[in-house]
Amino acid sequence: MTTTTEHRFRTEAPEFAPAAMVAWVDEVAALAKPDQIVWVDGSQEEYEALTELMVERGTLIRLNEEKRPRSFLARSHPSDVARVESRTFICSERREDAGPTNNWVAPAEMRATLEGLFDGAMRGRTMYVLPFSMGPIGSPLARYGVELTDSPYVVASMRIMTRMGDQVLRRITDRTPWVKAVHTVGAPLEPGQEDVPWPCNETKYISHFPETREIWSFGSAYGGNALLAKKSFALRIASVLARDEGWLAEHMLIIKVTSPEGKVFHAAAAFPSACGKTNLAMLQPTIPGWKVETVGDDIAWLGVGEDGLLRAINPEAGFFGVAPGTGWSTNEIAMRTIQHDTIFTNVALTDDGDVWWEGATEEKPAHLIDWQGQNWTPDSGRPAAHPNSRFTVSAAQCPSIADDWEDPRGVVIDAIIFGGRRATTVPLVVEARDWSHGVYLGATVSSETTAAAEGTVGRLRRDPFAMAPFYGYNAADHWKQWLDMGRRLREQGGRVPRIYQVNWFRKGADGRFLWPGFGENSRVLEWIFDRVAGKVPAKETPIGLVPTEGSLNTEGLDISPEALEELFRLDLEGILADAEGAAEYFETFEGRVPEELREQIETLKAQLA
Ligand code: SAT
Ligand code: MN
Repeated sequence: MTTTTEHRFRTEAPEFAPAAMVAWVDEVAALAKPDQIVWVDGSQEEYEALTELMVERGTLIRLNEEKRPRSFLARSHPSDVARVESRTFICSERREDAGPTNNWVAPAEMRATLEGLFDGAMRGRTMYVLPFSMGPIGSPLARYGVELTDSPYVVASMRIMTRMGDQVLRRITDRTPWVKAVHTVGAPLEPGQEDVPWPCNETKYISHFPETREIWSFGSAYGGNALLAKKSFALRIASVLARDEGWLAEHMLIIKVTSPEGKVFHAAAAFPSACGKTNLAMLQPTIPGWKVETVGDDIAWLGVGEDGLLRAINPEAGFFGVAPGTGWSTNEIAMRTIQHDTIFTNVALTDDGDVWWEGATEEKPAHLIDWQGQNWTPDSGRPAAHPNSRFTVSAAQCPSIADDWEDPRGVVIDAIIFGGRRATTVPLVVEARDWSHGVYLGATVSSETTAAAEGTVGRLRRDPFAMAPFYGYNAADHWKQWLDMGRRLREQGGRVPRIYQVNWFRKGADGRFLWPGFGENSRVLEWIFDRVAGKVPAKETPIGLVPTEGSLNTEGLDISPEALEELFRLDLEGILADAEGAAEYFETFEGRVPEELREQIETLKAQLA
């Protein structure tokens, strides 16, 4: 196969590919029956040839080279626009090992279903072999995987999102563990049948086999359903590896924060999908002297370093960020990051060949082609970009990327932050009394749903550690793992990170947000790291420690004293209802929730009485 750039795709396994991997590739090929196999080398030429191929097929639209160099727009099938949690399965041997937050199917049954579906599923297509590393290559915290996929869009996206190709394959020997990830769009082509720009299948299965560390994904080409390195590997399978090996795989961003005195801190923060993680990861402080830099925007792998401290790496190499709401006034860093070498999916196309989405600019363009390829004007009465439209871009080209973001030892974590989207009850910021209380705060996060997953938007949903859709096992075991981690860190005698809960989304009686958010969230970070540094006092309340009067920096901030009071008001009824909700929620785990966490509810109730 040749293309206009004359790149030759490698259709034979390179001699350094381990025999077990070659055998597995042949086995999957015998089942899925692709026309050919390409062993991806990860080179720039290969990426260019792939994107060119997709432009020829209509999968990608090349954007205006002057306005958006080397960038593309993809429009998905309107039925394939987000993660499908109802079609995501954890196939552990025992149902109780998947737990109540997961859809469970017995592995033998799922294997039989998948074998039927995968039989001939890649006919008429190319199967790409994609070795990748999650984490800086060679880091003790990094882990390897291989994705087999018949989607060139997935290959191009994975080249941005992970470290991949020969640099990884050369490190995998027959003794190196790696995770098997098989993906098909599920749209075989008959001889002579013309392809569509976004092949996919109405039937979808995103299946995980935690015991054998395998992922099988059928029918979708979108985001987390198809880029299997991300949620499927780096969270679902990795959470199982982490449980077995004594570390943590978390749905957390990582930031480096420097105080006016030049003291450096790092925080890891968990928020449900589409709750502003990318914005916090790229925050530009509004308060003088503080600096925030980006280590990761979505996933953190945490472990105890040789120094006995909690350390974290970002296993990814790119951002798969939500476009709508990202604008020059809300996230200038993201806007600068995506000026070039970016793949956009389901945003609108401008008349001059650039991209636009709701919130990109204050003023709406007079005419666009919307995410479904239709003419659009401001009075069309529908969004021009899909609410879950995305940009895929390399982290290395982010202007706020921290100098230590690829440190193979990971960065030392000083604070852990849990957040959700709550219109009521949860204050702007609370510090946990101790590690166990912090784990309770993480385990009981609930949040109003967003467009990142299919389903109703704005419903209150339990989302412990923002991991509800991403657990590869029983969530209650994860909380135990966190309690154990706390004990281990204390035994090491070093600094143990403090734990916080934040809520940027509390609303007043008039339904408006009380807190301005975005860059102003730096004020909350200031309070958090002043606490870590032992510089400010806090006030004890039944739900934890909150800023004492005047200790949250509001200088130069346009906020009324009433709004500020409302942000921290203890809504005793709401708090009690939340505690009762938490108790009910814990019940669904059938005795698996650690006693230490159940006690937290009793303590809280006693204090409220
Ligand atoms: O589609 S993804 O799962 O990668 C994005 C998200 O939901 O955070
Ligand atoms: Mn996410």
